[in-house]
Amino acid sequence: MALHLNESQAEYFIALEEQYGAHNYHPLDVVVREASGVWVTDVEGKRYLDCLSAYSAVNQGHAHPRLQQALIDQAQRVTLTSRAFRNDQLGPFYRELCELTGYARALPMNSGAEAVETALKAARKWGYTVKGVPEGQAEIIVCDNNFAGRTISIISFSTEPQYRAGFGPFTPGFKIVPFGDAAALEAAITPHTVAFFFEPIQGEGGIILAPDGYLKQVREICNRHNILMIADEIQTGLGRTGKLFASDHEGVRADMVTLGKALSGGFYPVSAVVASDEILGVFHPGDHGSTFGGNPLGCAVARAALQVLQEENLAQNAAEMGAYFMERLEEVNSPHILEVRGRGLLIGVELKPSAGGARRFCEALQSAGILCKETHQHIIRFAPPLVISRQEIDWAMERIDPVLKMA
Ligand code: IF1
Repeated sequence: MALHLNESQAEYFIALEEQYGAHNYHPLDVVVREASGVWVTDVEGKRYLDCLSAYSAVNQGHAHPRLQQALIDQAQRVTLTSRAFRNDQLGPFYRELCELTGYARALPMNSGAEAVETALKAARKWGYTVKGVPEGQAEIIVCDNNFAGRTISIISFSTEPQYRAGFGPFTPGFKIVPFGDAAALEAAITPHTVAFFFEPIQGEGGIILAPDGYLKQVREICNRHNILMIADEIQTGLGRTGKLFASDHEGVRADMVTLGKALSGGFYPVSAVVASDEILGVFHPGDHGSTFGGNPLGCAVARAALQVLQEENLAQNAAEMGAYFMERLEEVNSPHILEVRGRGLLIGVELKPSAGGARRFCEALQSAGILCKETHQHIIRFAPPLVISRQEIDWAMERIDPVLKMA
């Protein structure tokens, strides 16, 4: 380990991570010390504009003072009771989340993957107890190129070989259809199908938008076959695409929605499933739970995160600033760019294979003061916090433009 270095040098922290940590990530070598709004500062004092937002977990901006205060205030009262007892934050969080989203009930968890697992369990049990599918025969249809987390059941329906390699045997009961193909969805339905689980825009899949009208077709197919339409809005929800939910762009309401990430504004792991009484009513005491799920600290932070989202009109800002950001990116005259796509502030720039891969552009952007992350080798994701201003986008574009044109 680089013992001769000190805590003002990035290499010191990188060496510690390399020596003591599992190597399950390949991060950029930027060592962050503090952050605020869209800005991040590393241990050497260099400032960057964050265009990843911790994968849409800090929609409200880094270190938001309202969220900080909610965390501090609640931490001085009580942080965890377990669900063996009640607390004075969970009920208000339930009401505020249900009123905002328009669903009757919520079930709180911690990570996004736990919310996804909760939704899958609810769908299966709804299938057996409400729809009448024979016990143990439930089928759930998912899309290729999905990303919904890292648990064994979730990677059981992943189509990304690396997410599955070495982790079998896999959980049965899932069918995979092409994203965006309503006919393929209908063809895959059997009397044992209980749900269709999808992302309205595939984030990790490469900022893949469905064809116009797809969600409406899915809604109609799910109605006709009495199967649950479950939208994973963990990355696309809570204002990221310019509306509360990405599904709102087509005016389609899923039967059940998974939420996470920005539900706590990046301050504390808080996730949830929202759905009707009939669906979440399948859970009886003792069926399902988690030590930290619905804890008062997480609920207090999530309540503030939802208030900030609404009071600062972050979805509207994402719509306006996203349109401006995409317009500026589309003006970049670079031989490397294949396509600029996205919705709101979930934007992907797909590069031609001849560009040599997105990683080198992300490293060049880092040197220029912009933090991005590549996805699927050729795509650069631009997803800044939803508080970004036009001036900050202009500052970013002064640096992004030359990088996208580099040899
Ligand atoms: C990693 C990806 C993004 C998600 C959707 C559920 C989850 C995620 C749509 C699970 C989580 C995170 C996981 C993180 C990186 C990041 C990611 F690159 F992995 F795929 F955002 F695109 N549904 N996505 O995007 O939520 O359990 O992580 O709280 O695993 O590297 P989680």
